[in-house]
Amino acid sequence: MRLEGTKQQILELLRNNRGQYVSGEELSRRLAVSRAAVWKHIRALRQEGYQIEALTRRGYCLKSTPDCFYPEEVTAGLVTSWLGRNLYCFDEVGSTNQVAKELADGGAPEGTVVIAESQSSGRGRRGRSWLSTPYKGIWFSLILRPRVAPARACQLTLLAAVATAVAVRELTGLPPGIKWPNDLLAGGRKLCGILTEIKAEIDLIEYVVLGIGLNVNLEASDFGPELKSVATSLYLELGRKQERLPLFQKIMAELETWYECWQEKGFAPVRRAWKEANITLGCPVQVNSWQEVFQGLAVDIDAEGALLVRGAGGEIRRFNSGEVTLSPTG
Ligand code: BT5
Repeated sequence: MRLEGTKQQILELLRNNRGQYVSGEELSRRLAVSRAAVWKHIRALRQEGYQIEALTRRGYCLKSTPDCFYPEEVTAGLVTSWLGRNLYCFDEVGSTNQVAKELADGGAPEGTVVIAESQSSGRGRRGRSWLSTPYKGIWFSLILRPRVAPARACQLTLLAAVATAVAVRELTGLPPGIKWPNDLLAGGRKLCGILTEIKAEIDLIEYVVLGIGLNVNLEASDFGPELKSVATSLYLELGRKQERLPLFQKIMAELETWYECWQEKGFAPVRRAWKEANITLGCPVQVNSWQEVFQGLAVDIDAEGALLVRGAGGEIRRFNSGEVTLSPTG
């Protein structure tokens, strides 16, 4: 959804004079349109959620902006240098990962971001579905083109988990726990999921699409019977609604910082941060991987990001991917 032309310019003028009144006459003179046209655009902006006060003889004043993923709103508070500078905002898509993959296939540059207010067929791993309630979460995907071997792509899932956990903690005070490889939990329930998809040659990644879904303002009734006991949101954990825009902007900033750090210094700093925020290591776990179901104690992640699990006989098994179930009692 884009605010085009004159409407966009009116918004920019009001934003640049935040807290002050700009007269209808000035707006109409600067944009070379009639006073009636100015008023028409003001009405349209109000319908989109902008609170604009209109006072006779003083003009228009922007009082507040909507907590929606309009490109102008996202960009206005974005501090990244390349991530999200090529930005696609939608009201509804099937899946942001799907849209991002199509864009990547068409040559979209590294750092391209696709965000939607809702997804009609949001996806988890292995064909599972992802609930994406309209206007209540942050559902987005980004395109990366790291020049590394495909085996290293799984590190990006851990990196995304670290970046999102740091952003959530710093902005809300709630420290999510990371469950290897792709979940952020709060109070033992899933707050955020990450879906990493890659297109690669045998020895080189063409692109990675990182999809992140964070439950922000979902209420218990949004989850439905199967998810109620396993899923949560920031609202349910903190008892107050959160603004999504600043949170998204912060996640983007953290993702850019951690990705640059990973490229410069490798996986070691991400691994350290991951270990600090994780709730997997030290727990009895069951890992369902492609080949087997294995039970043991999660002891570490190695220098590549793989999970190391010690079995009952003391043997250490290494998992590059898989599903982990934490079982506190073993
Ligand atoms: C994931 O899969 O956790 C990856 C989720 C990635 C979602 C993002 S949203 C933006 C982007 N576009 C997409 O289409 N996807 C990505 P997995 O580990 O397979 O977990 C899926 C399971 O989580 C489901 O089978 C449900 O049990 C549960 N689930 C579904 N929706 C949920 C939600 N909103 N919150 C918590 N749990 C959920």
